[in-house]
Amino acid sequence: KLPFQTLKAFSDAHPKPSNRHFQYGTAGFRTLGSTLDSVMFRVGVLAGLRSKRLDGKTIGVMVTASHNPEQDNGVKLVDPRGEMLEASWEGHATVLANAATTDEFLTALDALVKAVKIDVSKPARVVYARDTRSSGPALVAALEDGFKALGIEARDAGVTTTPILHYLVKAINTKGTPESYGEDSEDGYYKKLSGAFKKLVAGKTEPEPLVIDCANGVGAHAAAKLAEYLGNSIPLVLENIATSTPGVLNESCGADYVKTTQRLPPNLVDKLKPGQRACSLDGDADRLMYYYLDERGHFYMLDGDKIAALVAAFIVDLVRLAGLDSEIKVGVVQTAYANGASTKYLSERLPVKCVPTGVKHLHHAAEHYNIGVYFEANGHGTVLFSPTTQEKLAKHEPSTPAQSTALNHLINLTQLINQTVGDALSDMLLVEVVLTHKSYSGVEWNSLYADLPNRLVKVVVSDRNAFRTEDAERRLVSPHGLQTRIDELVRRYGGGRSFVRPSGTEDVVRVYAEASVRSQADGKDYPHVIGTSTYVVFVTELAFR
Ligand code: G16
Repeated sequence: KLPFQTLKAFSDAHPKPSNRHFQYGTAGFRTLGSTLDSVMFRVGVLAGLRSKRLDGKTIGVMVTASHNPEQDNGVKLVDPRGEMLEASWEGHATVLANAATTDEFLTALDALVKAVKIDVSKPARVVYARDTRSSGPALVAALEDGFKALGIEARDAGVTTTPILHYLVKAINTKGTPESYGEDSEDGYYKKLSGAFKKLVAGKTEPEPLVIDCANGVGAHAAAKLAEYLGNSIPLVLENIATSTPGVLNESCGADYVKTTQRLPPNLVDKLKPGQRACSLDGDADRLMYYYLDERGHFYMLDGDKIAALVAAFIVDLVRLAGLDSEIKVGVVQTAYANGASTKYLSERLPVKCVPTGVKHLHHAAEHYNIGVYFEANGHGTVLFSPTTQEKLAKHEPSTPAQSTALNHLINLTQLINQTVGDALSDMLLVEVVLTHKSYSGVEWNSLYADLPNRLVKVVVSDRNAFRTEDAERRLVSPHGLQTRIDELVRRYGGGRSFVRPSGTEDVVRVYAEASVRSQADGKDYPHVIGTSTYVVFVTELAFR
């Protein structure tokens, strides 16, 4: 039986605010940090139940609001293989978070235990971490109360990045098994990545220094430690590392700022030399955005789509050079946000699938390929090597020295890439490997294909749930009639494409539009919006007046 007395005592100390509804969305619970105390406590308890349900395997809990504003915070659960929480449990999380009183919470817990047949006598283990937000310590204390209330064996991973927490979960659960993912410590992570990187660039010319915008977030700590392990294999220049200055996290910097404004973080303007490679992480270091300036100071962005194109082509080449192209098929997964030009470039070369937004969707689709490359345009992504592919790589006997070299590169890539989830630092090293091998600067990389001009706009509406989509979020089913109007608009623009979808992390609707030529008729209210988008926003607003 559940320890109801203890649970009750703890729960009473973490009452749910009466005027709030919480939802476990695309990235867990995410909202104003000051409202999340009860949610944290309850998620702590839920993590323990999930672990008991899975025979005491270690579950991860990450306290972060990633790229969102500093006053926001959030929490997400990580399943034993380092992946996002299984979808059916998202609903359980939402139910528990919204129980109005302690009694209702206990009743909901009891119902969950019965419904999913949890043996409460099983052990429960979790590992947890937080980003650098100032609301973090208090929220972690509430989470720890959840652990105490259920008697969970909990390991504090401190202040670290989301991808490192995912790494730890997998490393802990595979420790001592043939599938061991690495040493179950942060140092183990740095050692694994830097070791593989050094092997992959051995004998190549040392690259020019890479500038990293750390978004004034936890990525600054991790990048600094990683730099120590990398030594002089790649010189890193860290910028935006003020993790203890209030108000600067993700502010005019970071991967999301760069992607949505399509601009350089203002404080890097005088720091980048023409042609110098630079990249931005987001607030929990799971997204990556590359860019450079040309001689005239013009900004070029290399986003998740460009990373996918670069990496997929490189891996396809290596598979062929290793003599494995008939046995190992590479595929790519994108979302509707992928630039049309990237989809065209990639689908001319390999299979490409489109799925709804959210890493969990991309991750699952990528698992269906022997090697699945997945990236969201926002820079969130990774590469998955299926277990059979990893076995093939380990057993394959190359017949020429060239095959042997390519095979070793592929094996080292399986170590360099954090296969549990999108990881900005691991992806950054992956990009650097490819650029080094190909002797590419940003210019050659950027010229793989030319992005179609595009805009992404947020629209605040009275009820975002009224927007329902189909066809991997590319078409609206409701509100009635809106899709037809969008279709009419899109037809007016050469190469036009547009879609509207409700955000899973913010209370807004997102409008995306792209066309072959940037319109001259940029709307006044939306100075960075091309014509199609302006009109879609207009239509969207009209639908809600
Ligand atoms: C999260 C998800 C991403 C998603 C993003 C935006 O990112 O992990 O997969 O692309 O939210 O989602 P939406 O458009 O639904 O708000 P992060 O970096 O904030 O965890």
